Amino acid sequence: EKKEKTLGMIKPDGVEKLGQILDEIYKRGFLLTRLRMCCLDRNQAFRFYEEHRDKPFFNALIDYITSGPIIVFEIVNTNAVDNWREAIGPTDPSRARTVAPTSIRAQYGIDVTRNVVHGSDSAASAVRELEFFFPSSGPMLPNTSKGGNCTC
Ligand code: DAT
Ligand code: MG
Repeated sequence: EKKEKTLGMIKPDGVEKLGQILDEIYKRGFLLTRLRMCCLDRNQAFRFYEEHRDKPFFNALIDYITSGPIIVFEIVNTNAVDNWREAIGPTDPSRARTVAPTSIRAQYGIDVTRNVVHGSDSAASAVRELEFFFPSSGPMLPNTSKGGNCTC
């Protein structure tokens, strides 16, 4: 089957469980081909999550995702988008604990806001989200727009 790329993220409270979450990634056989730690400012977070701008949880989402450093990575795998979404589990960790108890959100998620990990939801989202953090043009300089939306 054809290799595909997706964007994965360990969210702020997941960074406190970094070793355990990386173990979950590697024991499922995912190959990480790029990785960086960064901080999103509010403008960057708005752009990353702009599809959710009108949702009632948007402010809580922006507060959370800007509350500390995150880790973003590119996964290359067969069916990477769907396989990574399956590995992370449903959005709400309490639901994940019922329907997907071995998923990463079921094991490490705290609540529907603090759900520890992100995965692109489609191949098109993956292209946009990878470009957001790992721009295909320009040097990988931190603290500049060419560094791919990382402020730390
Ligand atoms: P996912 O991250 O599973 O793709 P999403 O794209 O629907 O979920 O929402 C993006 C994030 O917004 C999600 O990871 C956590 C937050 N969120 C979603 N639904 C929420 C809700 N009902 N209450 C609070 N936060 C929510
Ligand atoms: Mg989503």
